[in-house]
Amino acid sequence: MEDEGPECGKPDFVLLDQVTMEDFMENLKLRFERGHIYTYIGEVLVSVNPYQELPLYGPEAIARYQGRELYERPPHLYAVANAAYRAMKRRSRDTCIVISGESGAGKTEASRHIMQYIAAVTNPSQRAEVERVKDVLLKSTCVLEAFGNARTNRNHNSSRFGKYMDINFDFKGDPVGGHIHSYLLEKSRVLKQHVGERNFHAFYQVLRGCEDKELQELHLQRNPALYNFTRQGAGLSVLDSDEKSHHQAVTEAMRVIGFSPEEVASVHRILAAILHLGNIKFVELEESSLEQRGLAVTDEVLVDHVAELTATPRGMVLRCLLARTVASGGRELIEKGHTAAEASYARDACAKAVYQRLFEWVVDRINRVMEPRDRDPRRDGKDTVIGVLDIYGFEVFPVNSFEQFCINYCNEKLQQLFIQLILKQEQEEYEREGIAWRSVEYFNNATIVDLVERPHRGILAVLDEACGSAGPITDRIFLQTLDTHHRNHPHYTSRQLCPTDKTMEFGRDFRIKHYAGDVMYSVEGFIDKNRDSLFQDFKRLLYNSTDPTLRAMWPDGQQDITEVTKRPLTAGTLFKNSMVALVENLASKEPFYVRCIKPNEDKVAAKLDEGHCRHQVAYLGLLENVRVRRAGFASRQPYSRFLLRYKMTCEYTWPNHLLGSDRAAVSALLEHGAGRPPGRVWGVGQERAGLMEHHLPLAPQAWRGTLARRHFRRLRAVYT
Ligand code: AD9
Ligand code: MG
Repeated sequence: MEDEGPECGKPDFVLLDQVTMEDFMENLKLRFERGHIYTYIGEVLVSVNPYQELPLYGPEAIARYQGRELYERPPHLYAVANAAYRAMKRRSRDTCIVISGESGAGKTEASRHIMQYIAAVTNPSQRAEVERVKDVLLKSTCVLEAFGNARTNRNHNSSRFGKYMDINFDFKGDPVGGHIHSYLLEKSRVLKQHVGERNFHAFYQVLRGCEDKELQELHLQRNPALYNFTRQGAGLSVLDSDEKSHHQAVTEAMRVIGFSPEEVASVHRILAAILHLGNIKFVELEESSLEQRGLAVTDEVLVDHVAELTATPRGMVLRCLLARTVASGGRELIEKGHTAAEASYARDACAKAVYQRLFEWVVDRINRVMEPRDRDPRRDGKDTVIGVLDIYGFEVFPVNSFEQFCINYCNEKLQQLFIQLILKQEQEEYEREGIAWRSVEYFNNATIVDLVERPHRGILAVLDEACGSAGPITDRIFLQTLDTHHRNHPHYTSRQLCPTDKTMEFGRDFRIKHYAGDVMYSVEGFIDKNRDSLFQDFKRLLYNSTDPTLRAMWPDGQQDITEVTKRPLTAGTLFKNSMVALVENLASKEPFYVRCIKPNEDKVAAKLDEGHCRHQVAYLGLLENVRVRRAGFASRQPYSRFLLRYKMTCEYTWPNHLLGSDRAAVSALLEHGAGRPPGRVWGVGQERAGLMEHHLPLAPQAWRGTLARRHFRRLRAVYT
């Protein structure tokens, strides 16, 4: 990798002559065209998806970034990973890398490179346990993507779950464990995919990748078009050979992680059972009597397959499909037959739930293997952590449902965190520190977050209320309640509130003006998806499976129906709670940001659609980010640490000062220190000293001599 010359544009947007959208875009475009997809805004990394393999990664590139300061080398993910790693190691600070951007912008790829970097630079002494943890960390991505990613129209390998991964480090700075939190898998995809999209990769990988013998045992045929759950969408154009090699890679990864062959076989059987379940159809019989139910399954062989693959009694499977147990009155249990529609609904709910539990089990299984074994005694048994967040990006489809609503709400929360940490806190710090400051305007999306999560009136609360109501409640009534509550909200509208807007349908759609754009949601299915209920009969059935792997996924199946009276938390509330916890967790760490930009909608290389990028730059708040960054001090430190680092450059502070307070000493140092740059570069606040205003060291030749001298020389070069 070459160092960059001036023809490659500015490597940091704070160096732009003027902070306008035009200048920003010009620089972004110029760099993109020259293959420089990364650019800084201070410590924030802006990344544009190149949609092609660039020679930017690998061991040589990693070596160039290892142990360097952020600005010593051209902007890169490795530099950010390195900065997070060094902050963690030097100062024992928990850090996190938050990767954001819309669907297809390159978040998952970025997280992969970050993990690779961390794996490559750690464990020089080749400790076996650390090697094992690193292997699991790297391989887990492959397995999770097989089960949690799918082809969508926005991204061929779209994450359909959110992932936050903590990596635990010991005092030597080597990874000794990790933990993955997964967030709301889009499980409705198991049943239904939009035109051009696919189900989760795992299904196709089993169909295309398993050996003939295993496939026979699963009672499957190779062709995905034979199964309801994999035939829709028609997004089948992935090469068979790719599917096969992915299958091999996933199976190998599972082996390395520590899944036993029996567990892998169980996983395949569960996937096959879901596919068979999807093909089951029901007919209502004309004549029904006590012996003869009013409903039957059209193809009973499928029931045999499901029973065999889930290791459950055939009669029980059939019973669960055709009827449910209800507690009537006191504790008396009666069996209530389904109508065909109810049976189809129950079948689908079961298929979704089985897949979700499978996914969660996989995550859990990986977590068990990664649990740190040797805790750092210096931190009361608590390791230092780097967290990497790779979550589903903001997305808009022709029809958007509950899942998009949650995904986009999640992105609002993350944007809010960015605003809090990068824009708001920064400005507030200047005020607090008594440093002169001209405020930078930015759009604060708190009002949209509030629209969604506000107690009692927010969309999620209204939805919960609808789900909890005893009488028959429809999606339409839910929408009407929303209209009543939010009729004057600037970010909410519906056809009823805006009758002239023909794009929305009366009684079906509402629209939210998100920070990243307008999204119209269809309320159809909101209540059902939020309730997310599954008949206890299925849970019991699967808990009673003789397959230990499957059984372990259904601990709640042992409950008796009469015990299951308490209403569980809804999907929306669970998601909201997990988002609040996530944001709290991230806010407690030292954050590093990667802001990903999708260059075009066609997913092609070397094409930067200006309008599309402009929109992203605007909603990500990047210009505001540059303005705040430019106006402020690029780095700030408590006096004591500042002194520790620079006191050798001033006779009044070296080796120790007698000036009463550290603050006075810092003032003296700034006044009389060697290589003292002109006044305005420095600032002494109430609690901290700001140093190095926005003009940061970018030329590698400026980096010579001792650390302190390097800093001073660079500053002098800029200011004189
Ligand atoms: V989603 O919100 O999960 O739908 P992501 O994760 O932001 O989305 P992803 O990382 O999956 O997007 O990137 C989409 C595709 O862009 C990848 O499958 C690659 O084909 C391509 N991509 C992304 N980043 C790079 C890169 N640094 N180099 C080459 C890339 N190709
Ligand atoms: Mg992704």
